[in-house]
Amino acid sequence: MSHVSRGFHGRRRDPEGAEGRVPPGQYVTEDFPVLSAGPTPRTPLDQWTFTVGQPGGAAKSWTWPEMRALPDETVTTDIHCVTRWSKLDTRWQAVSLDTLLAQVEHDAAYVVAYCDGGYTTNLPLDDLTGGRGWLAFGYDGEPLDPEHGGPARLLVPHLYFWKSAKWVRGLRLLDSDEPGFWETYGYHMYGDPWQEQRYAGD
Ligand SMILES: Nc1nc2c(c(=O)[nH]1)N[C@H]1C(S)=C(S)[C@@H](COP(=O)(O)O)O[C@H]1N2
Ligand SMILES: [Mo]
Repeated sequence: MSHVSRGFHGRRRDPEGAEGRVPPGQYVTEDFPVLSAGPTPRTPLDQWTFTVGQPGGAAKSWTWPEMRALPDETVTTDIHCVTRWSKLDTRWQAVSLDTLLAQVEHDAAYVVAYCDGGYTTNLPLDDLTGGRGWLAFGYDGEPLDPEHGGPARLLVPHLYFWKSAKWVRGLRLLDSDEPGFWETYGYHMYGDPWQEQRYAGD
């Protein structure tokens, strides 16, 4: 048989160095799959802004040049998609959300990230701070491909990758947790890959 589905192997062999880095139920891929719930939006950079604000409260917005003038960093991290692929040592150019959130006065506990195209996803604010969340513009030394969320996407690699909103345009700061797009369809509100929090009730 020339074609053997990977699904028939009881146990996949993960690459060297992967030990302890692949959450339960995941396999390592070398590809970078594209998972989008709709068409790829293409917002011109001169119309792009990123906004953080509390409904009814003050908001802070950055234009593209303002955003790119902020200090950025190279982040090398593993990512884990709920469809069971994990990709090790992905390399991003990104601004820490600590940098952005430090410029907004608030007492919120949760955020809903919103995007061009209408996608949303919810996260606790604490998961975006302390060096655990970024706004990413670059991948592997190149500007982030539109298919992968360019010009800018969230990068929150310690949660399943659906939380890393592509084409992100802002964060809505909230007092209480509200489901985003996939969460409304039964995905887990938090999404810790190490706890296999794939669906509500996991
Ligand atoms: N705006 C937006 N962001 C999104 C998605 C989407 O459909 N729209 N899909 C999510 C899902 S389910 C995953 S696994 C990752 C996929 O990112 P990738 O296409 O760069 O691999 O993006 C997440 N962010
Ligand atoms: Mo996903």
